[in-house]
Amino acid sequence: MERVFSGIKPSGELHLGNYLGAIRNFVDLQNTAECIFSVVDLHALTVPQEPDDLHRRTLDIARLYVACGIDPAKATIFVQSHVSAHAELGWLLGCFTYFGELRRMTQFKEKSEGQVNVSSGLFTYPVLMAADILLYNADKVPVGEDQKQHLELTRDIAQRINNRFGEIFKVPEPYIPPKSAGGRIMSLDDPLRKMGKSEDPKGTIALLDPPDVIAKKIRSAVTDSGREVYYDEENKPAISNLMVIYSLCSGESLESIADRYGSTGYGVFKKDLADVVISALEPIQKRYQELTEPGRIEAVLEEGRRKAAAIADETLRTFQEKLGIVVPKA
Ligand code: AQP
Repeated sequence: MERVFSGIKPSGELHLGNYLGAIRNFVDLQNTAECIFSVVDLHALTVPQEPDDLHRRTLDIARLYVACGIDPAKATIFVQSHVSAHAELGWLLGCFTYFGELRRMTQFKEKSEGQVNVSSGLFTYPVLMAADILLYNADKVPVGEDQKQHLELTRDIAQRINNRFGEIFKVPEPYIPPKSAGGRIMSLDDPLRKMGKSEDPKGTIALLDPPDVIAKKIRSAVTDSGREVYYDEENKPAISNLMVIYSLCSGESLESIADRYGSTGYGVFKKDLADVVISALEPIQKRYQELTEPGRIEAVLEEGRRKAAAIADETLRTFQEKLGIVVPKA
């Protein structure tokens, strides 16, 4: 059975981009592969976080994994910092990663631009991400398009180490949906920027936004010139993005949406889109509420930690021995 690893960082509220670009695929994959999904809290610390927010969001992401349909009986769900091998392998891989490689990372350039104090953690975060994946010898990594470059780096690091020390790490394959299938959901107030946790909340639909907030955000979403609804990423980026959201939340094809709303104008389309998104999120929000019962998600995470650590510790030990590190007896 193939093994799948992916993670989401608790740096903000989970949004529709995270769901449509990543979590939805996690749910599908759990039926055909051995899946390991992490709340990658150490990644969130690459930019300043309020401790209370970080704590709450870490547990919330785990709850939302389950609420979105990840079944803890099928998939392993755990918090990254609960398995210390991530930080340890991160350090070791950093010794095999070149400064120039990290300097080329687009996400680093975007997130550090205009900042006075940029942490070295933000710079080396792709190395920790490589450690997350390589520890589990994952075959496949389902992510949104924005993570493509980081996955390529992971593959380069794994190949470099395997060339020197023999086959230690599995070289993972990315699993990235095309843009029209949710690989890159764009912001509602700027269709040229991706929807993101750290973007303006006006452009982002959080998975836990109440229905009236969702309706208001969709009503205020920017549109393109003209009034026809059809899919054209280049000339109609805003409407195309809204159509992708409609299609993925309802299961209806882009063609059928264009047929129905082609000439109704943007107002009718947006009103129906709000209903579709609210209906898609309603069961998730309901299940999330059930999972706020004290101790419930903590038990899932403890079981996940145990299963994840068993795999991760073994991979780390194998690599340490290959490197010549004196590994203490267990
Ligand atoms: N807009 C998006 N469309 C499709 N997929 C997306 N993902 C994120 N945004 C979109 C995918 O969600 C997974 C989790 O992302 P992450 O939290 O690890 O990192 P990120 O991509 O940097 O997340 P955000 O939400 O954009 O947060 P900020 O604004 O803090 O950077 C990944 O698979 C990602 O591809």
